[in-house]
Amino acid sequence: MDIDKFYQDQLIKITQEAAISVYPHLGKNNKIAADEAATNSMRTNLNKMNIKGNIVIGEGEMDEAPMLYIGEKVGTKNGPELDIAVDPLEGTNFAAKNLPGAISVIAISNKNDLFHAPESYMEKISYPHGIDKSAIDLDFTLKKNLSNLADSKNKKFESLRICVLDRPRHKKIIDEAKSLNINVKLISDGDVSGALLVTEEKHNIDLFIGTGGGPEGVLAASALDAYDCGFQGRFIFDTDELKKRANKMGIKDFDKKYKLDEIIKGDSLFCASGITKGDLVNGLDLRNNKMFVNTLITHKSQNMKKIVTGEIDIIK
Ligand code: VTB
Repeated sequence: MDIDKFYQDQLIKITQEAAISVYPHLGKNNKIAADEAATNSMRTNLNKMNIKGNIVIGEGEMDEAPMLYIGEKVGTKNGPELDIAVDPLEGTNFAAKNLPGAISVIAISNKNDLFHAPESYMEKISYPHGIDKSAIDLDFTLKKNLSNLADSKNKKFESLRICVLDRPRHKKIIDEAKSLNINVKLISDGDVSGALLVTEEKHNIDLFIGTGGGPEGVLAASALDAYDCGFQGRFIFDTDELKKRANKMGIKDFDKKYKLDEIIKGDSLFCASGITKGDLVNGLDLRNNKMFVNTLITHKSQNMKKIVTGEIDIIK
């Protein structure tokens, strides 16, 4: 069953307002306060929706997050059962330092269509539309993935560009890219945006690869699905506690590589509003008591992928 178009406007409003709530915190060096503002705003607005919402990706586990924790029920309970994934403030460091790349993100699906997993790391790889899904794999070498990509896209191997989170754990990937003479875009945080740089030619990224947050992986997968791009993810359940939690959620094979259609099973809607200017969307822009907010919205069944600009009156 497709998700009603009606929810598009509601979701845009939710991420717009969460983004605006972060505005007073920009550059104040307090990422906790910034995150709290966004989470509060998102939760308040989700609770106004006529849905039976279940947070499947949230701010953490129930015992560690006071709001929008995994398993929290949101909405008025009058309406359809939906799964909800949120990252009210993706890029808390960016917001705290007023640096580019902070966004507010949400994705929804019908019940049981978004992957349920405990908060853990995930190895992930995303790549553009039109590439044979068996050509790219987390277990291939970077060289093999890139030569398959070059063949599929009819591009020169040396002209390919990859995006990687700048972390010591990615030394091997970065070194291999260097030895292959491949250009790397290193990002300091924000791998929802990073993974989505493969969606459009204008970003000039052919492959996103590396280990980041699992929740961010599931969120990005929703938009990647609407763009018909490729994605593979493997959760890292490397402690007994994580294994126990994963098991409780029905995960039996801890090393499984998930395909996009196993992470996002049916229709989904994704929204990301810009807080500070980034690669995907512009940042908040306050002019004459009006806040202009840029939002990327995708809706798989509607084949929708567009950026809208909201104009919201700010009462002084
Ligand atoms: C990523 C990124 C986030 O954390 O998931 C990353 O999307 C995970 O890696 O924006 P580290 O724990 O090494 O930071 C962020 O950078 C911050 O939540």
